[in-house]
Amino acid sequence: MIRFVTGNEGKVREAREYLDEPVEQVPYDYTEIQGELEEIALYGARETFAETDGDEPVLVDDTGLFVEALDGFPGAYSSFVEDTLGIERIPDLVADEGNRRAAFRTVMVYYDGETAETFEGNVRGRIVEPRGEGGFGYDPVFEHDGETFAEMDTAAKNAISHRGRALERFADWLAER
Ligand code: ITT
Repeated sequence: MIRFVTGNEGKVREAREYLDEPVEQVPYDYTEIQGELEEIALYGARETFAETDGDEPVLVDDTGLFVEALDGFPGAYSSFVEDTLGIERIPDLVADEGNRRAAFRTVMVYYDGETAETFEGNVRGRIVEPRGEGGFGYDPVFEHDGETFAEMDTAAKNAISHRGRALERFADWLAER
């Protein structure tokens, strides 16, 4: 059983689609410190392990959208920007720049109370006007190979996405243990 610490159902859906092991969602709202994705995820994993019942390991996923023309913004602030500006404003921000390149990056931390393992995944794409009904978050405005992530089903997104890559590395590590 993987205890996946997140309030985001979309992340859980993707982890369940990818992993053979059952995934339990732990909706613990850990403190999101300011910093890089690694630091945020590590702090969150440690805090959740200490503050929640059970001594099973926890998995935390911190993700950001990094827009090249905006010098990597919103990055680690992606959640705040989705809630305040909204994703529809992102294409407006890049329209004048003539550079639509962007990347998603996920850092997953698996923590068992003693050691922490980190798994990372990246994907490059471009910012476009929103298309598609699937996915979550910024998926409608992120295009990869001609399709937005919101136009892909979960398995297709996992096959190429930042989270899919991180899940692949995590699954390989679990299998080797
Ligand atoms: P937890 O912290 O509870 O896991 P969250 O949604 O706040 O949930 P993040 O801070 O990692 O998680 O996410 C940052 C933002 O990026 C947030 O607005 C998400 O909706 C969005 N996001 C994360 N993964 C995404 C993905 O695969 N596709 C599109 N948007 C994503």
